[in-house]
Amino acid sequence: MSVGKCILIGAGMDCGKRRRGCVMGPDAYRTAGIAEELSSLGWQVEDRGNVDGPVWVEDAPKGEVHALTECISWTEKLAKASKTAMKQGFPVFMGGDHALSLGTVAGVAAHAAERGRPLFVLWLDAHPDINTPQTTTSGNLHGTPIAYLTGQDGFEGFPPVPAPVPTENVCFIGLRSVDKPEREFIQQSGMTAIDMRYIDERGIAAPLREFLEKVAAANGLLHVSLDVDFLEPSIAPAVGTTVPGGATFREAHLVMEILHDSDLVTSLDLVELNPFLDDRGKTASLMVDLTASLFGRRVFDRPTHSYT
Ligand code: B3U
Ligand code: MN
Ligand code: MN
Repeated sequence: MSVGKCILIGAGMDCGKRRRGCVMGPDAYRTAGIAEELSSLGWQVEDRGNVDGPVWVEDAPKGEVHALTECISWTEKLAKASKTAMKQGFPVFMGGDHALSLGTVAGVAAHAAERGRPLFVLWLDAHPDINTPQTTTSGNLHGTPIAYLTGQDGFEGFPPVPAPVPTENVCFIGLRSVDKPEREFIQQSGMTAIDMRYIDERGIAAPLREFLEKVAAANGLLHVSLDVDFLEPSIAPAVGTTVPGGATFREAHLVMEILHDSDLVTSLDLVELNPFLDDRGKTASLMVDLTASLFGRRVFDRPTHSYT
């Protein structure tokens, strides 16, 4: 990825689930020095401040969808902010919980469609987040963005996705907590779903490179959505839904370094950081370091792998 303009957008959405704290995410990234890190790599950084959406809502009763109206409002606002930012540079959406991707990726998809380019999505997460408001048993909409973005039914009240992402263009890496309806959907849709066992057996670089070949062959744009729970909880404790057995420090950096070298990534979400649960800022700092690897921080230059 060659240096250019990076646009930081705070999206402290905290209503995609019940446990509070992700509202503090954008300021934790700023405190951990995200702007300074990216500037030091040669990027021109503009911090656009925070998108202001509904902040807090009382818990919905167990089993019911939580904060539907508020999530719809965030989706509308973020889709607009995202589409605008895509025209102007490389947006980094500093979350906020994963429900923010309902809006950010919808905006990116609209932009890609206008440019006549296919959009691909890399979902780095313990969960595939492909429930719908009907299949969710938690009622938490942070478990639904991939269903919305790929055009599944059940999102009444949400803005229609202007350019749904084809299921074949989605790649999950890091899966280890998948609900039954999610598994069934993934299996019949032919999505690329790399679970932790696959990574244990084959490593993380090979499946990532296979996906990047597909993006390059289609001349696609690539959106990356990085959920803190992609990472092993011992190195990244600041997340409400820790799942043991996640990506190691080196696996996560390698993913970001390979993504950098591919030159294919055009937007990024940083999601689910809950600074209230952090251990002296270590998760926020790790997320910033991973972002720096994506933006070109490295030990040595290497001959670049060709993806065409
Ligand atoms: N699949 C479950 C759990 C979950 C999804 N995303 C997170 N947790 N972080 C759900 O609520 O849909
Ligand atoms: Mn997620
Ligand atoms: Mn997750």
